Amino acid sequence: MRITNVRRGRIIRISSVCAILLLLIYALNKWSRNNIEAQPVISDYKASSYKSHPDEYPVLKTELGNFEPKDRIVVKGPGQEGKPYHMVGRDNDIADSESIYGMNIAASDDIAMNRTVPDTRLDECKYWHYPVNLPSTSVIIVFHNEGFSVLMRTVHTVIDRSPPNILHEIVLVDDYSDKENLGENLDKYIKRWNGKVRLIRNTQREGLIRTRSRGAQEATGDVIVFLDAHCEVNVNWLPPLLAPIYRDYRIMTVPVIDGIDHRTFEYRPVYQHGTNYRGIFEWGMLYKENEVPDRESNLHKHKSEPYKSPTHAGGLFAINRQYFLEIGAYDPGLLVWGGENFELSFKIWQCGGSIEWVPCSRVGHVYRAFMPYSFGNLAKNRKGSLITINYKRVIETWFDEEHKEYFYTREPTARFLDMGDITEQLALKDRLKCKEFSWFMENVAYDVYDKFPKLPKNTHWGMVKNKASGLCLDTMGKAAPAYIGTSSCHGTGHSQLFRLNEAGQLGVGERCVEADTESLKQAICRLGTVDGPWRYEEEHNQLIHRLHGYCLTLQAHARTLGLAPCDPNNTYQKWTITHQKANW
Ligand code: UD2
Ligand code: MN
Repeated sequence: MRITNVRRGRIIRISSVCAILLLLIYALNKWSRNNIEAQPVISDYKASSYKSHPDEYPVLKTELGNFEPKDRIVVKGPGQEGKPYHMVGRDNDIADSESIYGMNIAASDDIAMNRTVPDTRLDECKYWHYPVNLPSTSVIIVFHNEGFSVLMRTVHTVIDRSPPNILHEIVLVDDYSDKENLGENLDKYIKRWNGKVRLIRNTQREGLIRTRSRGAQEATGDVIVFLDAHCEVNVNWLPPLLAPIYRDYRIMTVPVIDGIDHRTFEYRPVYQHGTNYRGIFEWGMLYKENEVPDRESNLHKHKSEPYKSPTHAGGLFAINRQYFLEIGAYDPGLLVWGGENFELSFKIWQCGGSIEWVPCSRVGHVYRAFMPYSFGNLAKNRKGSLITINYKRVIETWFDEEHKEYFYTREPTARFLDMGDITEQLALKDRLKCKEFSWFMENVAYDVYDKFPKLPKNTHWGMVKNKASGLCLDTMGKAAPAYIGTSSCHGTGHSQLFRLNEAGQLGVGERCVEADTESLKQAICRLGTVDGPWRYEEEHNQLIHRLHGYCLTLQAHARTLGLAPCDPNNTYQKWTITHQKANW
């Protein structure tokens, strides 16, 4: 075909415009990649992974589900069928393992990688038929100094119990571990899977939150599933998680978590059989669960169907990869551990998506005895608790003024913590045209108020100091129910941080202070109440228990606390409640 000069000129002009545009796109792309720390992660859109199939619902039939495995191989040996493995005469090994890993790795080392675990699902789950063209999936496992056998059992169970054509890859992201056997040894071990399991390593410690965002960027499946590095997935766990996302790419799904004992590796359900729970929170941003309220369960014919949940625990979930990146992945300003589950939950709900918990997908998780790792350099230069700083970023981004106050009432020191810059997060919220927090509370998290009502303001908060002794009330680091004692006043941390609210509740952390003539205790607050029996008498500095009409007294000799008849001259009954900003 002949091209005239005029057309050729036009073609040249068009192609140079195209070239400039391409260069611009490339530069912008590179710029945004280089600025990953400061910028939300927004990568190119990929049309295919955005396609929803609104009419393709799973179907419950009388014949066995289309993804149910036909046969089940039982591996003999310790821990088989998820039974507890009691190691005899190896107390030292157990103690060593637990102090290093927070779990009994010595036991895990003896248990087969492919042991079977009890099928904890409702029987009905076996009869659901799922769409056949479910999206390709990358399972992302981030880890920092995990036990080798526990990490590898997570991988083995995913490989063994996922449909091979749907499981696109497993991406292991090493968050700068320094344990010998997680080095070359690991590279070698995963070769058996011929590239299906990939390992990438951070060149410095990033914390689990940023490491997960990195995993999402590196993954190449349409859907990403995050798992902690100490899990065992249960039978047919994946298709039920993918089906809602296939129907609507803005649904994030969460499996029901079973417990794996950190000492015996016994696999057992956490919840009562057949009862569905969902994720909520209290005003100090501790994660809580609540039985699914009627308003939600009434929408479903079967207990085995997915249902809506305001939040999730954090560790295990599935989401469309491009969607996750489009909504900014995790706020890159969140550090190491904590609060990211709320950030993602609020963001998804407020910006047009939703979260569903899936009863037919079960995954076991080892709840450790304690957190075995430090936050390393990442916590340096941060005064105050890093986790509370994360919470503050999240609530300052997603809450409205009314609800922010409840957080600061419950966690008064948070007001003084430096949360860094959230301009980018607020801009993202604007750009995605996200809804108000009050919409979320009224339409999604409506059951929070039943358990954790709106909080009355504090009239006093801080150290509770006794005039006669100069000592302060102190929880002594114990968890409720426990006696409250006294110690020298320091006001740092949470053990001496008490709050008295307008309705008479005296609180410490999420607990309530109760008293009788013999003792002062921290107890679990009655759910649904925010009031209490206490009154502060300004004139005589007394803390009066209104029910008994008695005053809080430090019994001078025994050094115990309790209630006694009020006497305005007794300095062992005089208390001041004060706080000093310099302490945080
Ligand atoms: C829960 C979540 C966890 C995470 C956390 C809050 C579940 C079952 N677990 O605590 O996934 O959301 O709450 O942030 O919901 N890790 C790193 N780098 C670090 C620290 C941890 O890669 O600096 C890894 C770690 O090896 C593990 C994962 O992150 O695979 C989660 O850490 P965890 O198991 O200590 O958290 P967990 O279960 O106590
Ligand atoms: Mn975990």
